[in-house]
Amino acid sequence: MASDAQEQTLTDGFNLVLDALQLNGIENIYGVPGIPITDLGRMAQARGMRVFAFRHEQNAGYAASIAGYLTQKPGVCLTVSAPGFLNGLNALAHATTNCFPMILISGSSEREVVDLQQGDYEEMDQLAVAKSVAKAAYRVLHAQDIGVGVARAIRAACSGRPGGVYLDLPAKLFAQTMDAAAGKKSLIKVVDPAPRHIPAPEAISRALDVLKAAKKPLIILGKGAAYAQADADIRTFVEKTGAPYIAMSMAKGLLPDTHPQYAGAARSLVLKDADVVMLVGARLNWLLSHGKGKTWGAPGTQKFIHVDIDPKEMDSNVEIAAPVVADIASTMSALLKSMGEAWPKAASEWTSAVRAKSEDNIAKMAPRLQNNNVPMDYQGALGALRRIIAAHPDTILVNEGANTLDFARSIIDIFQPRKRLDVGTWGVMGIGLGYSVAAAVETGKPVLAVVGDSAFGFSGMEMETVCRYKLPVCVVVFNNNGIYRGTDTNPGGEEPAWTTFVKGSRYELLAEAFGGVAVCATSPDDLSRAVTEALASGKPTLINAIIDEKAGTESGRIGNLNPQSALAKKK
Ligand code: ADP
Ligand code: TZD
Ligand code: MG
Repeated sequence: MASDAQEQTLTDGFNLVLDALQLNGIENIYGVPGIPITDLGRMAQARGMRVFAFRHEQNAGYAASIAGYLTQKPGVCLTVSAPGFLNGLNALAHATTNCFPMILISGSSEREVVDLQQGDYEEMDQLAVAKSVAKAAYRVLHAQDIGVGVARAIRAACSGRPGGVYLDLPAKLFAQTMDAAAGKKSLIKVVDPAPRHIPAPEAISRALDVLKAAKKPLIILGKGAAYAQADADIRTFVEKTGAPYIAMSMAKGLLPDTHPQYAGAARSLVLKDADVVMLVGARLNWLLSHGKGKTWGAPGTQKFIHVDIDPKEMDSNVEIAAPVVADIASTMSALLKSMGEAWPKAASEWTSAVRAKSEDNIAKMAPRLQNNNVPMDYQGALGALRRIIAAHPDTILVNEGANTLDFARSIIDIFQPRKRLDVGTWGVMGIGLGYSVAAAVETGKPVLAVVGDSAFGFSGMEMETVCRYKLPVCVVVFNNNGIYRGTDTNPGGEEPAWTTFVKGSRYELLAEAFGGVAVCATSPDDLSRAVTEALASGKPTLINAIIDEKAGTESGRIGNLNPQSALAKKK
């Protein structure tokens, strides 16, 4: 009897971890089971939390990272120790690099054994390893500290510039017991996990002074702006300025890509000729040629306004004339308030020149997007997908590859915020299926993943995960028999060139293996029919889209980053 009464008043590490997550509104977990976390996942499911088991932790991690981006709540990835942890770590680094809130929770081995390096099961000093790529990293040793540990992880992931946080939970912690009432009291419901950073009034007026003086203003929206979920104010602000704007790839759709101010098709012109450039949640990194060099105007001819929550981002590559270190939502409302009713629109000589260039480029491209060539080229295949997204604008497009990425980014218009998810800051291959799973889970919207055949290989086995959870995900593999092109030959022998794959691979059979819909599409019309059907049925679908193996170019649009062999150059 006495022991019954005692059991009722005890709780343990397993329950406290789940209590702490749920108390903070975290109901979804992405991971791979094993010692010591198998029961944690079971108990989470028993409580009605949703636990998505993947075939590889990297994909679970990417899922968690994009869940964070889509919801502003940290996505949680759960892994076993050493190898499972390391598999998840790539995604944690990715989350930090891309400014997505995420928490990687890994079980770990016994501290005493790990620290003396006595060879425990999956021994590794995970905390030390995680620190170099995480925004923050914590270890919890005592059940009564779980509440604080989870709270710190959430706060670190979401506040300021979001990022990836590592939470190390040694196996022993899970079974530790404590008084249930005291356990409950030890939990923390994080109040205001991402506090607003209100811009200083002088920063706002300085920014508006610079903008007002511009003859050729340009606004650049980045994925930080999409993350901020200040969609209506961003749109009002852009429209009020009348300035041309471009959207970095994941910011596409903040305003519809068909917006008259959208200058995506006149990118080279606006980057070169603008006299004032306003960056909103976009870094001046390699994706913007660091704000200098031949992509941009002559040094000293362009002034920058930069809105970012991280003060260290200012002057990172070029001088920032008007830094606004604040959160984008607060900044947008402050800007709108200060602009008042009568804000002058950007000069029409500039806006009409940009518009003319855009329209010209769009018109030049249009006929190519209608082609029904067999084998398909990128324009024909993506033209078909472009029409489908235009007809189903709430579909989430996931996109990776080289040519498959670069062409899709420019060809497929996006109409709503956060509807395009891609390789991000690192240009990483392997996000495809992990992103697709989380996008479907977190939003309930249909997902269209457009992935190169190489890119697909990094996460393809998660097709089973898509089928198991019956998610409305349609994956289109752009199969050109290789990386960039399928035509390479090995100059030194019989073995295949290292950029090529088995010719005529039947990727669609992977869907068949798991009870999904499998289609081989050889023409844009085929592709169009298959994708339309997949979106209508919501059934897991894998389409093998046969692309002309000669159609792509080396490294897609970033061939200029390839180092050239010094010896070849000398010849
Ligand atoms: P892109 O790749 O689209 O150009 P980046 O990832 O380079 O975008 O830049 C995103 C930027 O947005 C980061 O510098 C980050 O600090 C910033 N950021 C993220 N969330 C917010 C926010 N809520 N308010 C202000 N800045 C933000
Ligand atoms: N490994 C990782 C993790 N990320 C990378 N970006 C690369 C390797 C290098 N890489 C690229 O930058 S694109 C690419 C690789 C391997 C694949 C391109 O081939 P694809 O697309 O089949 O996906 P296309 O349409 O054939 O160009
Ligand atoms: Mg390919």
